[in-house]
Parts: sequence; structure tokens; C-alpha cells
Amino acid sequence: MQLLRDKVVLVTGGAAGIGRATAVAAARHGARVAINDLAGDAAVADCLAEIAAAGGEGIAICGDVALPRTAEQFISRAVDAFGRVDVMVSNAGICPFHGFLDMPPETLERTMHVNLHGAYYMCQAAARQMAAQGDGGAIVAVSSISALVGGEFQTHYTPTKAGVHSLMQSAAIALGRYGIRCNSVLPGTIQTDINRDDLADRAKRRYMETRIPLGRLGQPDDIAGPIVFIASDLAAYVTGAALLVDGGMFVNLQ
Ligand code: RM4
Repeated sequence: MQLLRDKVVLVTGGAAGIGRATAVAAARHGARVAINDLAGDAAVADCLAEIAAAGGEGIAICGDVALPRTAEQFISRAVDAFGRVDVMVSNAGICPFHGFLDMPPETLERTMHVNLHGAYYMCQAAARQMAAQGDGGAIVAVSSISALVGGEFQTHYTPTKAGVHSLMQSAAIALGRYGIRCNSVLPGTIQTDINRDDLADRAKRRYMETRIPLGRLGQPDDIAGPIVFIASDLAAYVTGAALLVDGGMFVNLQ
């Protein structure tokens, strides 16, 4: 069953990790896919090849999501190529782990601008296009378990993930009249480049694994499936919702 057949799906941070897995899964489910990424490097080419191998048509429009013009260019180029936008997956994000007391202002600023401002600009630009198209759409923001709980070395990051989730709740209200659904997915600890260094600490990795009832860290494909579902017409009455995908970590107190 192809859940996104004939849809045009846009994914930010689409060349690696959760974004790449989502872009390939969308292609596998019949979508044409446009990915954004910061650098047009080998990872972008590899992702486009994987999209093609999955039977999809893909393009890449690179740019820094922290800049408002990147969102405008992403939407415009995707519409030029595919004629419309049906789904926006706002995934791009960073988490440079750092202590609170000596957090450099530039690290705080960059994290806020990429994770929260970038999500805002991308979701706003996609919603403008969807509203103009007049037949609805779906926006999925990749928030995090970190919207719900804290991290000692994530004081700059967890507020952005809470903000992304809250953005979806408010956007759901603002965009319901256009038939545009807005939802957030909240991944747990998923092995990607974002935490490669952090999880290289064996004690940290072991601690995180013991927190997870399913007994393993997540993989990008563990998030791609829920994103495809919540973007699809199977979720036609779902908006303003949050889907926690964490292997049971959040509820595991004892
Ligand atoms: C997630 C969660 C994970 C961490 C990543 C970077 O929100 O906190 O544990 O590895 O962020």
C-alpha cells in the first residue's frame, strides 16, 4: 500500500538521519520528494540515488534553514519542479551538547535559529503554498522527547523542541480552516549524526539503552514510518497532535 501516492513531499535536513529515512520512505510510498540540506555534498547525491532506487523522483534544494529566504526558495523550486506541495516535514535540527553555565551565546543562538526559527520559516512557507493551492495539506514537525523532559547538556536544545511542538499546536488552529493538518513527532534517542559523539561514550550509551523498555536505541527508519502515517490520509482527522516514538523511554521511571 502506498500511503503517499502522487503526493509531493518536502523534507528539511533530508540528506541524513531521520530526514533521509523519511525522504526514502515517502518515495517508497509513492511520493515525489524534494529535500533540503545545508550542504550539497555527497550525502545529498546518495540520498537522491536512494530515492530513485525506491522508485521515486527526487530533487535537492540546499540552503540554511535559519535564513528565511531558504524556505521561500525551497517551496518555490519544489513547485517549479513538481507543481505543488502536499506535505512538509520540518526535520532539520542540531544539538551541540554543551554545559549550561558556560554556554556560548553563539551556540545558543545558532541552535535556536536552526531548530525553532528554521522550523517556523519552513512551516510558514509551506502553509502559504498549501493555502494558495486550496486543497489542504499536512505539516509534520520533528520535535523530540526532549520537548517533554530535560538534558543537562541540552539547555539550549530542549526549549527549541518544546517550541516546535507548541508551534504545531498553534499552527493547527491557524491552518485548520485551510484543511492543513499540523502535527509533531517526538523521537526518543535515535542513532544519527546528531548524537554520534555523545553516544560514543559507552557509559552514556549503556545508560540510555537501559532507559528503553524495547531494549535498543532507535534507528531513523523507526521514525520514518510514523511520519509517513501522520502525513498520510490515514491520519485525516489528526491535527495538533504529538506522536511520541521512543521505545517506551519516556514512561520508564521504574
Ligand atoms: C534527542 C534526545 C536524545 C539525544 C538527541 C540529540 O532529543 O535528547 O537522547 O541523543 O536529542
